[in-house]
Amino acid sequence: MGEKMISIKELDQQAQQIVRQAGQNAFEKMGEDYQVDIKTNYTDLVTTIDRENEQLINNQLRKIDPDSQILSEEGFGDRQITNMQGHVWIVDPIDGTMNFVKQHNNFAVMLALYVDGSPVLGYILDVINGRLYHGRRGDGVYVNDKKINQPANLGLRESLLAMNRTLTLSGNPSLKEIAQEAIGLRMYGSAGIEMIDVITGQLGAYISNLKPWDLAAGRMLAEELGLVVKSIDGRSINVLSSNLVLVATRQVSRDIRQIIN
Ligand code: 2AM
Ligand code: CA
Ligand code: CA
Ligand code: CA
Repeated sequence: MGEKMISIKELDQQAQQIVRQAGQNAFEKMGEDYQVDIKTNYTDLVTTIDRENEQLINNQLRKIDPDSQILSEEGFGDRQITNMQGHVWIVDPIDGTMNFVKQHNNFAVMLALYVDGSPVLGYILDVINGRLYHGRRGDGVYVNDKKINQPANLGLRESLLAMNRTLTLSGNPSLKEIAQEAIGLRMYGSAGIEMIDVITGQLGAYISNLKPWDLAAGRMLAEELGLVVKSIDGRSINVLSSNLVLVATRQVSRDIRQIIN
């Protein structure tokens, strides 16, 4: 007879604590000396605080959910994740590392739990504002203790749009037309912060090339609020691969589809 498995609700409580702890660590270390390394090129950084946070999060997850797999950005997770069976935790220890280093603002800690491939728990902590956006499937989305309402279903011409730098500079004619059609264009440098703003209705859409850890938590929260999370051409996304992702209101998603087709 095995031990009783910890419930999703209990995992939710513990995961909130873990995310807050990682946020506190980043907040405390932000003004201190830490090492900054280049990953793929000089615009793509990682710091010792990213690594510390990831180890802190992963170690705690292994304690509370020992049979799960962990997919995380900086290499302290499970090496090979080829299937989404069972519990898979997806970890972004600091999202917006460049902002963490340069701005001391606009960065997040992100965590999600997928069960058999479906998003079940999601967390985005806006560290500087002390706001934890969290949700459990079927239970809605909260900022700290306050429930978030479904954002208004505005169209592209009534909405601010956020897009990442690579796409904005790509010269792609469809993306240019989409950006021109929106009421304004924004670029924050943190997928987590940008997805928070779609979830709260401050942005009508976010378009970006996203890795699993950039997307997992925001997708859970956005879908729980009835928003569209799709590949830009309307196909469903595979959370294990890189995707050109659109997070948007249903109306903005329709407006964008019209421009693309
Ligand atoms: P990160 O800070 O966790 O790497 C803007 O750079 C946004 O895109 C951030 O959310 C960042 O997440 C993400 N991103 C994804 N791939 C990136 C890359 N190769 N270089 C920089 N940022 C990347
Ligand atoms: Ca990174
Ligand atoms: Ca990220
Ligand atoms: Ca990161």
